[in-house]
Amino acid sequence: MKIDRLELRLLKLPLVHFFETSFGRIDEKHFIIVRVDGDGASGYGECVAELDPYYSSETNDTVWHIITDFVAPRVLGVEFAHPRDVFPALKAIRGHNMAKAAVEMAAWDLFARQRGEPLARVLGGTRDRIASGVSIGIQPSVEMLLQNVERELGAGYRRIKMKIKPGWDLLPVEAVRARFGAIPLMVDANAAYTAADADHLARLDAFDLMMIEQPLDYDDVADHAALQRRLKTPICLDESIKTVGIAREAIAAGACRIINIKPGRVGGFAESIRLHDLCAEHGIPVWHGGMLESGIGRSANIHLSTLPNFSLPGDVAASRRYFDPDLIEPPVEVAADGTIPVPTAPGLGVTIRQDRVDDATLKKATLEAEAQAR
Ligand code: OSB
Ligand code: MG
Repeated sequence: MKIDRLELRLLKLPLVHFFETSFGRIDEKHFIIVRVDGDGASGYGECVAELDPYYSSETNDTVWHIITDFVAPRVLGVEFAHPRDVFPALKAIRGHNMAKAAVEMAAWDLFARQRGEPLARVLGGTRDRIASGVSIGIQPSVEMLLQNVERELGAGYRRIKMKIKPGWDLLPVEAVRARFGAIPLMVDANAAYTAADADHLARLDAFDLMMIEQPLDYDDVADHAALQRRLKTPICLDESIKTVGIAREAIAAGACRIINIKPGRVGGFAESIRLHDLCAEHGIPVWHGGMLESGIGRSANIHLSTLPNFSLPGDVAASRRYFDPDLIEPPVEVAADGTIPVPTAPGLGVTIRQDRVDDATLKKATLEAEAQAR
């Protein structure tokens, strides 16, 4: 497989509803789409970096810079036997996993399309439907939270995750339990607490949550290990798991019992598969995280979620919760039983609406193999 051309686009798409986490509220999504061309085919990758360095240190601007100046020269015109060789070829570049992942995942899509196989099969997936859950942002009121939970349960979703932060935690969780009983429920703090909040967080144990996601700081493994010793509720790490190596340390330290996999956070599909396998070896269940992706990234997430150790419902939900219309046709939909079918056509297996991509494009650049010769 050889990539002759790489197209970068920065897109802006309005969200159907604002999304609020412990680090703020967004009304529209700004994100980068990568297209790689080779041998008459194209592959797509959606970057999960955002406008601001709040979820991670990367932003759309750093991604644009790193792909243009450092990733593209290492992949354009290079013969790769397999897309799993792309991430190692970027080893000289420290960090910037979201930038690397966008290109690496586009390369996997290209490879799968060239072979005429769905991405799930090329990744080693074993199921044809995935279990879907939802992530509900911080709401203006408990009543609105309850309405949201009711709607999502009605749509069939297999688990509810609610965002929490100091001042929006025990009370809304208690209200959801009181109204809906023993539903599969979890919380995500997006690193909003500190080790000094351990006693407060331990009060969540009363609510039989499936897990508490990333309660403490984004690069803190040791404090999560101490907190996990204190809590009955399993800790799931998200932000902290920036590499497979950190995951190994976190598991060894007992910092989590569950891990959320987002390919953008760890550098792409190949690293996600390594992380998935590491977790399986240690009896750590995983689930697929979400970053409010458009249909392009969402489809990629569906394919990766078909690997066997994705044994918990993830944050991969229907398009209509995020974008209407989405960039793909048909949009991602959830069946009444809370599952999403895996596309069976080659690669991502979905049709990208170029007209909608064009309408959403704020800027565009094309990088070619010869121009990149060094
Ligand atoms: O922490 O999982 C997170 C969205 C943006 C950044 C971080 C997170 C999220 C979500 C939304 O929880 C998941 C989704 O519905 O895509
Ligand atoms: Mg999270």
